[in-house]
Amino acid sequence: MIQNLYEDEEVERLDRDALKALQLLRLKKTITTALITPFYKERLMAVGIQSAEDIRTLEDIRKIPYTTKDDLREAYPYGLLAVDRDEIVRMHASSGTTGTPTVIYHTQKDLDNWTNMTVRSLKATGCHKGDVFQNMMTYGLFTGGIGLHYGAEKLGMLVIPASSGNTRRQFQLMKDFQTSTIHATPSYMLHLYSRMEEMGYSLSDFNLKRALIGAEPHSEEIRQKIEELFHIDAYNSYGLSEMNGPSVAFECTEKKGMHIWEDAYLVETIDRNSLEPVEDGVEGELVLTILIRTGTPILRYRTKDLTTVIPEACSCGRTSRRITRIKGRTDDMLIINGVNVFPSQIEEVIMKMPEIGTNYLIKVSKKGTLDQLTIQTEVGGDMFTDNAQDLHDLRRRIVEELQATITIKALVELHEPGFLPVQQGKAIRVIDERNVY
Ligand code: ADP
Ligand code: K
Ligand code: ZN
Repeated sequence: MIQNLYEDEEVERLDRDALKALQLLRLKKTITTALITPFYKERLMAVGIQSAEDIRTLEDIRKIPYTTKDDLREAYPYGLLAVDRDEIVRMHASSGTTGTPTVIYHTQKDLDNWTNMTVRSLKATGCHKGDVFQNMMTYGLFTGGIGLHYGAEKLGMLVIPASSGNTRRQFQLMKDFQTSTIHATPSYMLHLYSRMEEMGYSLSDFNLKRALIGAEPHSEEIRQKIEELFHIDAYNSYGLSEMNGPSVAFECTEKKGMHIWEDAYLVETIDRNSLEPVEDGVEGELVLTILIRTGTPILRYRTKDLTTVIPEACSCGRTSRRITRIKGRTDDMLIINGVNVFPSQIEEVIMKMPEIGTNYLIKVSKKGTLDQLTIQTEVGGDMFTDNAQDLHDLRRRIVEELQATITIKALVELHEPGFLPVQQGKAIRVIDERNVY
């Protein structure tokens, strides 16, 4: 039997002109939907777009202002909702630059469309019915875990919704159910390997074929290292919750860049300074418009991710263009073990503690293969105490408060006033020692 490599061969191999015609059709629909939301109604009217009729070509999208994470926060909670509330069957949220998260709503049809994209993505990496899929991404408000779950089921894989962490149990599941496919962050893959022997396992206990790695930046070397350590294929997976989540762009078995599914996403890259569009082949910030969602339409979203659109066609036959692995961010967002964190969120927590002075330092480093977040603070002058119990309580409160806001367990250091260098001019508050890009 010849294995059908494509989920939807007709769409995946559409010639460029037909693909663009499909995009224009879906863009017009998306504009109609966007005009229902209070947020876009105002935005679009302001630039003279009153109906989908005002968009005649794909280039007309350039009349529309970019949408940013801050816009989504301002529209919280319902400013970007385009359907009746009882049409919404799921929501996801991700971190905003400060306390207010950004929230995305999905109708059942939206979820079905997303599932189809994930089936397509999984198939592109060679996944098929009969594979055992152990999903080690976090299930919850984040899209990392649940994002591939339904597609994997629809494809007919046996899905193990293991979620993240609990390395010992991960090994047990991998062995007992002969997992063939892992979905995890690249750093967690390396972490797994580093614990394998001491936990009493060896590669021969497992049946691993491939890993789908994403949610955080990593180099080609890291991919190859994962492949060599586990004797598997590792595929890069890119997504963001504002654009649904995983399966915005996925590598195919050629492993030469990630196909960005252009029937679902309108792709632009822009110069990070002038914000003008750049040509394919030139690095820029990725700007995306989602064409397959009605619950929360988002037009020209600035992902703040730096990448390059690869102009050449892929030898696999799929006509959707590819992007290179993410090269960096144009903002100060940190990605710590796959979780997005803004320094401003950390600052907000620290500044709420009256015992803590105004000077602080955020350090991100590697602890083994995983990321470690360390916050150095100074206990404020008058409040300075060397009572060990008080300090212990204070540290615990900060750790707990941080965990509640950014979901990460940080190491918090309390120091005497004057411990940290006095910041002059533009303060440097973040030291990232990881070198991940
Ligand atoms: P996810 O759960 O898919 O990571 P989030 O919305 O939490 O979704 O985070 C999205 C951000 O994570 C992206 O904007 C990007 O900065 C980063 N990211 C996701 N996948 C990758 C990847 N494969 N390579 C590099 N960065 C990635
Ligand atoms: K992420
Ligand atoms: Zn390809």
